[in-house]
Parts: sequence; C-alpha cells; structure tokens
Amino acid sequence: MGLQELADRLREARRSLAPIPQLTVAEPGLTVGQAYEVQRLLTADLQRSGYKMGLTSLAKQREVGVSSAIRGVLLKDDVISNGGTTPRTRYIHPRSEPEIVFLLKHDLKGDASEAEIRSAISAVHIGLEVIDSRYRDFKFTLPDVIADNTSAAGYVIGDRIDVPLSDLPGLEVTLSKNGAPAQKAKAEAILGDPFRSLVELIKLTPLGVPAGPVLAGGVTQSVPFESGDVIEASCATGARAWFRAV
Ligand code: OOG
Ligand code: MG
Repeated sequence: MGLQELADRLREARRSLAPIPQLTVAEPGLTVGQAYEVQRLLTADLQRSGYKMGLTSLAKQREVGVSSAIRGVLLKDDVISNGGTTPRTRYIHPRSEPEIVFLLKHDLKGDASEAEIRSAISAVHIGLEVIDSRYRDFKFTLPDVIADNTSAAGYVIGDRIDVPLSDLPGLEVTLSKNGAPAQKAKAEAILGDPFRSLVELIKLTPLGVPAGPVLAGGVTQSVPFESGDVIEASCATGARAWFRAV
C-alpha cells in the first residue's frame, strides 16, 4: 500500500470518527521516516498553526507504551479558546493532558543553536492538549502514532507563566477534571526541562520551525473526558488553561 493510501485511511477516520486498525497491521515494515511522510500527506491541505512534541515525559511514554519523543503539527481548526468549549462530537475517544507552551517570536532554522532557540522564545504559557487517536482502543506503535499526527485533536493556550526560563523545571503543574485534581507533576517531567523539548523539535525538523506556538509534551498522563466535563491545567504561579466539553 502506498503512503498516500495510508494517509487517506487516517483522513477518512478523522472525517467519519470511525477508528481504524493500526496501519502497521497491514504494513508491519512502516518506518519512522515513512510515518512522518504519511503525517505530512495527512496534514498537507490543512492550515497549520504550530508544532507539538509528544512522549517527552516518562508518564506519557508509560501511558501509551511508546518510548521515543515524536513531533506533530498543530492545526488552526483545532484551536480551543481558553475558558471556551469544544464539542464532544468532534472526537472519537478524547483525552486531555497538561502542556507547557512556548511561543516563538520568529522562525528558527533547522540548525539553530540552543542560544538562538532560547532567544526566539517570547513567552511560556500553560496549556492543554486534546488527544484523540484515530486507532481502535487508542492503541498504536511508534510509526502508527507519528502517521496519525501524534493523536493531535485540539489545544488550548492558557495564561502566561511568569517565571524565568531557568525556574520552569521546578514548576508544579496540576491537571483537574471537574474541579478535582487528577494528575500532578513538575515541569521537569519533560526531559528534565521543557526547554529540551524545543531543542528536540529542532533536531526532528531540519527544514526549520516557524514562529508560533510549540507544545512541549504532556507533563502528566492524560484523562478521558465526556460532554459536560471541565478540564483544567494550572500551575503554582496561578496560571491556568481550561475548557468545557459540550
Ligand atoms: C500520543 C501523543 C502524545 C504528548 O504530549 O505526550 C502527546 C498519545 O498520547 O496519544 O501529545
Ligand atoms: Mg500532548
């Protein structure tokens, strides 16, 4: 089966909300490189708004049983405003997780140095991601989840986190559902320092990264939600990101 056909299968699952078997069942030899090409084909005609990293914390790697960091693209259509609503009917089996969001004020080349990456950051925000695997039972291998644009399905950019970059790792982040804390971890859960996730993004993106938001990866495991649920990520500075499913 060609890579375009694999992308078409995922596109159809996104459209119909009917989950599909993992691509690697039919194509066990699918490589990581080919999976990124499927991701590119899948998102080629959609408007991009930024990038995301995934599986950058042990908590997330354990949740899905895949242990390499992955890169996906954020889509304009998937933006959820902070404090806004998202229809449950947009998703198959949605989950949400707390994210650290870097805002890049200018483009970064694929060979950008760490100093250049650092100086491109205009602000850091607390955020939430909605993930929704297009695979049955939310189960996948590394190439499967890369091809499926890393389960990306929605994101909220919340309040600005007003701490120096060097204090970010020590920041405690809480994920709550309907007011009850569900998960808690320090931002250092992301590769020891969420900034490392940006460095990994540049390594995975030789063509460079445009100005805009970058999600560094779930700080904790995700929680499932249904319509009526309020999901919130908050941190010790008081910054929060939240949405309600309707
Ligand atoms: C894969 C996407 C992982 C993260 O932040 O770690 C991700 C998944 O969990 O379905 O977005
Ligand atoms: Mg995520």
